[in-house]
Amino acid sequence: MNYPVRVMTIAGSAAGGSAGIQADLKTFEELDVYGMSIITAIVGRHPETNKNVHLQSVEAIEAQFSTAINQVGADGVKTGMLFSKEVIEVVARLIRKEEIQTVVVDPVMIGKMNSKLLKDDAIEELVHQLIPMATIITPNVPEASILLGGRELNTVEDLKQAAIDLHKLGAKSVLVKGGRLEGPAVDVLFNGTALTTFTAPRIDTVNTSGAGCTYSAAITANLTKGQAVAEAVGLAKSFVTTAIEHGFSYTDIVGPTFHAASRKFGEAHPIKIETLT
Ligand code: PXL
Repeated sequence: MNYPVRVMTIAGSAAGGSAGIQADLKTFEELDVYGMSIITAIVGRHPETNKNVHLQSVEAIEAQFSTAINQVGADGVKTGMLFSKEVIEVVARLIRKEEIQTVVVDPVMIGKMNSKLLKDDAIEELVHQLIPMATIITPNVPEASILLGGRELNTVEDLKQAAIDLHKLGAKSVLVKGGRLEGPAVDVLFNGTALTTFTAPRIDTVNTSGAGCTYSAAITANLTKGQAVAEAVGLAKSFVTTAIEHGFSYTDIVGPTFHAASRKFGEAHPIKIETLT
């Protein structure tokens, strides 16, 4: 038997199951990779204040990481919610030491419920310690804006310039996820030479909790399986668009995307991919 490639997520636990570690592991399973998790923080429901973020100790993070590495090993890693300078520092050190091939950094800062998932004083650490190691970083519009010192991003042209400028931080590729702009959902990839846009139709739903985590997790799975960056992003976008289309809610609170949607219903939305050099 050919065993699946091994992918680790280092992120926060989102108890509701839609985002964070839970979204990552569900996505890994759907995409046939072996998932492992290193929990940096436990986030309660509606974490509007930091009160509901239970940060794990550096020792707990190191212990989880060495368990996963020693029992399994890792071909790819994704980082999500890291919250503090201290956590970023330890995570960067652990990844560097293991020389993991594929490193996806999702610079998670603020959740959909406005929960703070990264302290203000940790941004510099993220930029200097983690982003330069990344195969790809996957900021959404607010995150890209913060990483660019508060620049306003309103159009796809703005996103293209943002991807080019963020590439200077040292990641091999940058994907700016434009889902929060109006109109079709356009994401922009820059790999240092070419700009590629990925366009999906806008889906009329509020149930998109965890969409960003799911998208970046799918990119991580695809890259670790050996796909080229543009292919990995295109297939991941198709996966997440289908998950968003079939998103739902059990309550009157913004609900999850449906991670199993591609498997159950097939992928309904071809992604338009255009490369400009
Ligand atoms: O979707 C961003 C996100 C990431 N990680 C954790 C979260 C959230 C959003 O709530 O709770 C742990």
